[in-house]
Amino acid sequence: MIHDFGIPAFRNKFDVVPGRYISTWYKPNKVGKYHIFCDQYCGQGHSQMVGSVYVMEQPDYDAWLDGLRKTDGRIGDGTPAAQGRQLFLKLQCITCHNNVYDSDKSNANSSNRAPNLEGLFMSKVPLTGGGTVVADDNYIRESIRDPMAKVHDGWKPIMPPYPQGKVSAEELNMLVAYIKSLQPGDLPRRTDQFPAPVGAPTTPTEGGSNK
Ligand code: HEC
Ligand SMILES: [Cu+2]
Repeated sequence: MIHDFGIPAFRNKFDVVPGRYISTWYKPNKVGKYHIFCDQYCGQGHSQMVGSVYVMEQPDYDAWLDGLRKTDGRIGDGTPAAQGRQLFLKLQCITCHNNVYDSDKSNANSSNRAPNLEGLFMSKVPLTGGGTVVADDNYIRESIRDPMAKVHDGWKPIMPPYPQGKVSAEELNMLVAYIKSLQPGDLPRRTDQFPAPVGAPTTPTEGGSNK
């Protein structure tokens, strides 16, 4: 099945092939809202494969971006990367991929289980058995779906695979967006709590108290 990413006003389209991740860029010269269409008749859902691209003046864009930021400077819940962060904690990726190892010396043996993923995107990764690979979208995806396919040299192949049943295609997109966003110091500590679901009570309930 082939789709096609097209923005008629920008006079351009790209084939969208499952399993291939590429980027495109534009230098727009006119503020406005433009249609995105699937430009390849692809089946039943074809007419729903639409979207919009907004071209804004820099100050408007900055204001929009600021609106997404929370008080701690992080981009808020709506973005794929922010949702990926929640998943990363929920799926316990953090038990192996963590930033700061327990300062508690009794736990020293459990440290350094997995590579730190900060700054991974587009870096060169040496592989067990020789050779290197550029950590692009395809590599990050494959590393999650099928960690044995390419093993980062020097690490034990202990990562479990995350097939469809555990991580849906959409969740995989979020995890990849999160990993791509990671800069040095961004990974939460292993002991960080994963965020409570939206709408959950902010104070603990009284269960368990005998008073
Ligand atoms: C049991 C420990 C463990 C868990 C849990 C785990 N990983 Fe890993 N992961 C590893 C190890 C070890 C490697 C390096 C060896 C390899 O390439 O398989 C790795 C490699 C990776 C890589 C490639 C990084 C590189 O430097 O090449 C990515 C991306 C990744 N993991 C993402 C995840 C995500 C996302 C999750 C949760 C859904 C997760 N991992 C859960 C241990 C783990
Ligand atoms: Cu389509």
